[in-house]
Amino acid sequence: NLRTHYTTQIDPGKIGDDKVALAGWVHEVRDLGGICFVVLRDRQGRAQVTLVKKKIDRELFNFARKLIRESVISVRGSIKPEEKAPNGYELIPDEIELLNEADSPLPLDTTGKVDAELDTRLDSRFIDLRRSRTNAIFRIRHEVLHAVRNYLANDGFLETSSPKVVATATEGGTALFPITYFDREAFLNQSPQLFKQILMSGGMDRVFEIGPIFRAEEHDTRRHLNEATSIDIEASFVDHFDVMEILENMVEYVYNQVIENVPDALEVLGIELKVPKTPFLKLTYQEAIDIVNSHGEEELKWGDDLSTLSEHTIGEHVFQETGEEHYFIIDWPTEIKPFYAMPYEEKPEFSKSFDMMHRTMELSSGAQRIHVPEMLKNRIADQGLDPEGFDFYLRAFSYGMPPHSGWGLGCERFVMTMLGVENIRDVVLFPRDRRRLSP
Ligand code: ATP
Ligand code: AMO
Repeated sequence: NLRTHYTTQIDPGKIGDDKVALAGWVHEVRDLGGICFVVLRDRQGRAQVTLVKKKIDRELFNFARKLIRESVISVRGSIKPEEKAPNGYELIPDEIELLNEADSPLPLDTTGKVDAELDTRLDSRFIDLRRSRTNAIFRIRHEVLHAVRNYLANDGFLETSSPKVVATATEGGTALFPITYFDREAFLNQSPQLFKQILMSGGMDRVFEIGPIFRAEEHDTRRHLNEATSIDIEASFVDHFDVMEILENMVEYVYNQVIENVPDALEVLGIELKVPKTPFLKLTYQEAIDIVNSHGEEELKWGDDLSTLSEHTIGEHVFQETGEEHYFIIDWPTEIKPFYAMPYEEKPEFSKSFDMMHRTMELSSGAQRIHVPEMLKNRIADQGLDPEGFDFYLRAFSYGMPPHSGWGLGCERFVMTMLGVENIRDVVLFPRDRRRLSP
């Protein structure tokens, strides 16, 4: 056995003299002459391997002193309680096995003492992941996705997957990545939108998907990726208010799960997470543009989309008024929402749509959908799209499509706002942006 425990799984009070084996990377070697400390690091934390010259085999002592940082080792020995050491114990080795030696110098410092540019870190992501901050972010991201799956599955949603190679656009505005699919033109999908709606006609009733979306965004910003992870739901026989409630309750649950299950990762990042209070404030689009106009930095007219600046103005306003970072903007003009958003019957220039916002940016969009085929066909044509290209989608509406609603939540934006991370690339293992295609 190269490993019997993670470094954090050892209870010094319980283990006593039992032999254990830890495996990981040489984080640091401190050679003080008479005593040598080797700090071993694994995914979960660190352990101190202590070698006292007078008490230990001379050859083992000299071997440990010469270990090169970031080499991979397995250490077998016994546990001794030690308050000054990480996790309250030290490992007195019988045997240290060098599994693979690292070159030096390292492309990046792993101790967190020297900061590196994001680009340098992304170029050497394998080594950046060994830093405690980066490690903490991805353990939290795991917890977020795990909690999302739990929440939705417990609320009756079935997990589904939709194709990423498709023939049509769904989200209008943002551009597509064309690809060659044998001898035909195809695209990387921008959203599971059309497929999750078709599943409603199939009677799947409540579905969710966590998967990649591709957008040929021109802008190189701190909150746009060209490949992102979308958390999507669609549900039948419910309206936009029902799915907003699912969204806010899920957000609250996920925050609680992160606090409960990865407190050590939050501590590494120095974050005291505050759980958002539900229900979230609901501003209408009209109220939102009134706030912007009353602040005077920008003049918005009805029908304008919200700029980044106006999102900030509204987010700050809401935060000052309520102390909360999350809120909804509802009842958007039909003409600035995608064709599938359902207009209100009595005032069709408004749609049953919403965005879920964070103080700093949009996290999610959703709506009740149009389920009436004629109306949908007209809306597609109104937006300058060719209904024929949507035949595969429209057919699902002609043979018994229930009323339905749903939303898409950007996983990376959700995690970055939770952790107060400045750049979205920090929460993606291998981000894709305009300049970055590898690793
Ligand atoms: P020697 O005099 O035998 O050559 P030294 O002076 O090199 O030994 P120590 O005085 O034993 O080493 O310890 C050096 C440093 O390590 C001290 O600052 C001490 O607090 C710290 N230290 C000693 N033992 C431990 C331990 N088990 N865990 C963590 N730190 C320790
Ligand atoms: P929308 O286009 O608003 O809606 O996307 C939903 C959410 O996905 C995230 N997102 C992105 N994150 C990072 N980089 C990008 N380039 C990017 N593009 C989108 C955002 C955004 O709020 N079909 C609808 C959803 C629905 O109505 O169900 C849709 O795709 O967090």
